[in-house]
Amino acid sequence: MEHIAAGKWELPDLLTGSEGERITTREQWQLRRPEILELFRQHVYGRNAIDRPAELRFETVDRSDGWMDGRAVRKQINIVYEGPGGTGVIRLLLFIPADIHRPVPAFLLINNREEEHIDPDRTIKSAFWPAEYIVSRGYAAAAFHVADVDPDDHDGFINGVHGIFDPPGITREGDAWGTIAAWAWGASRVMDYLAEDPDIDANRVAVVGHSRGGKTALWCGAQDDRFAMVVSNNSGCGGAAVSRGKQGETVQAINEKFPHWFSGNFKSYNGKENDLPVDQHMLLALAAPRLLYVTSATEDTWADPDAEYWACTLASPVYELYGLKGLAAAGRREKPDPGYPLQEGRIAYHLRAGKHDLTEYDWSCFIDAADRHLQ
Ligand code: GTR
Repeated sequence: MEHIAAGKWELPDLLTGSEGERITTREQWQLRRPEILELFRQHVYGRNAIDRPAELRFETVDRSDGWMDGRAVRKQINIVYEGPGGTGVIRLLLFIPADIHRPVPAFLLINNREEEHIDPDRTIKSAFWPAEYIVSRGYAAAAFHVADVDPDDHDGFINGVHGIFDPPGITREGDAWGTIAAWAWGASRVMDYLAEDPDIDANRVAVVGHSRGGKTALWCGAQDDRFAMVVSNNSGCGGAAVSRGKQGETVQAINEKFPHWFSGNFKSYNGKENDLPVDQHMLLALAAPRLLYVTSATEDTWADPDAEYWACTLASPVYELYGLKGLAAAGRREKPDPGYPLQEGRIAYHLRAGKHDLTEYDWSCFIDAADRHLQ
């Protein structure tokens, strides 16, 4: 494998193909891209048991006006899926701006925190999902909770979509889908719905996740190019941060604490990041040429802001093959200061002062970038 030296890192070179050939054109990249996607399936997140199920239906539970002082329409949709092991339901919550021309662009949050962060009645308001603010900026605010797809615990892959779609009684392969892949699958089923909702401009939908949800957003965006924008907030290990040379959480630490998140095969890289056939800058590059937004927080050393920033720099050459700017300051060694988001290119990045969290400041930056690039 060809390596590229970047900052303190030695990482697999994105622009060297499987036969050692140089990738210098968009056409060559489009052949290389599915190979990289396949490597992530095989070695990192695992392979989905199913794509869009034949039995998938959308049930409108509620559609009501007058929310947010009359500025929003609320919809609650049950996305119901069936497989050999039973039925599952993703409860989608959607607030759509009432007072502007529709269809509107949308931000879909993969909520990995407490359910209250996405309160349908707006009694509880949260900076983690500031729906009023998102709507005030002219975007629909959509969210679902990960537990509707797969509970976030190591249940032996019995519950959630694994129980519904994995054949019972058969030993799981090393590349079977883990829980992050399951959540990403859920976000794609929400996209199946959004694509049919006439109030939503399906060509301008962003998938957003924080931390484990950010890892999920990246894997979702890599596989599902219907998302025009992919947002990784503080996603760290197994997300936007390169694994080789990473500080804070390592492949071994994450696999030991969260054995259900990744594929079985990923465990064989515990303490052996250098043996991985991919690294996470290659995952970021799978978003190209779409808009990608990566964030770090100054105190989030567990995620490693440097490893997240460098991954953006290293993914940028793929955007350049499309004639687009990737990270605006690609090549600059130092991260931008907090409060100075880099948003000129199709890879946007900011460092926020503070802890591991998703805040209204982060949302305001995502929306600024969407205003700039998705119109
Ligand atoms: C941590 C985990 C991180 C991150 C975080 C979160 O415990 O080590 O990888 O996913 O949880 O999701 O908030």
